[in-house]
Amino acid sequence: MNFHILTLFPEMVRDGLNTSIIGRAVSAGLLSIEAVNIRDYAFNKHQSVDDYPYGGGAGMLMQAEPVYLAHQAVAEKTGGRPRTVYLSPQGHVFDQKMAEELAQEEDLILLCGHYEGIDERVLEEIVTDYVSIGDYVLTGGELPAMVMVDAISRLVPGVLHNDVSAEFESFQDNLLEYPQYSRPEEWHGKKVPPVLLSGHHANIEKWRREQSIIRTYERRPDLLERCELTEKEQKWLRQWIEEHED
Ligand code: 9WO
Repeated sequence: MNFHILTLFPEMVRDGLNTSIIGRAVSAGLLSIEAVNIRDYAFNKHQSVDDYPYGGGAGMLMQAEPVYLAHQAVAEKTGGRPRTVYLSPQGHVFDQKMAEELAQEEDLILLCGHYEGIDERVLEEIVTDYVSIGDYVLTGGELPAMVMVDAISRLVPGVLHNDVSAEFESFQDNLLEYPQYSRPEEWHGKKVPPVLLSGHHANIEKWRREQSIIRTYERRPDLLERCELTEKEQKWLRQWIEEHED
């Protein structure tokens, strides 16, 4: 999968994504991450990319033409009309389902705004998806773009090549992950739950599933409404709640 990030701060994006698992996947040829400097497409005397907003108001806007030319340069290389995401608080909120859908694309263009935003006219021409990573305002779209690249990349086959494949993790089933423990068996007087030391795999699986359900009920009840518990599990949870309510 090929990510193309249009930004005024290409170094920020490159530096943030060349580490650890993502960096290794790029070296292995499973991913490519290209940071395109929008300023390279500012063909005016001072290579400026921003100007005052018509109608007045605070700050500066990114002008349409450099953004358009940077996008065209990428689209010419990829062919077709690649999905183009504008990172904005006005977008649909990014979640695991959206990550899975976008991971199916061969090319993905991520447009990062800065200052007070981008001239609306170029957004109308090139943007296919408006995406927010959450309800807060930042200084630019770069960090949200990096969040998306990370979440999508780990769903590309081969990127996580350990035995824990992405599909078995949290948010599958809309359940949170169960608690995990490593050595030592006792730490600060706290023991590892005995079932995990029993070697009884069926019991361990059952305990983990129950822990996931309890956690989701306690910490993210909003997710519980969207997850598919079996009749037996629903009954078990109702029982557990009854036994644990104060
Ligand atoms: C600032 C501003 C000031 C006066 C009038 C209107 C204004 N709009 C903005 C604004 O939205 N600035 C954005 C800053 C422009 C695009 C990049 N910026 C951004 C992206 N902030 N937060 C995000 C973002 C993206 C995705 N998910 C969460 C936050």
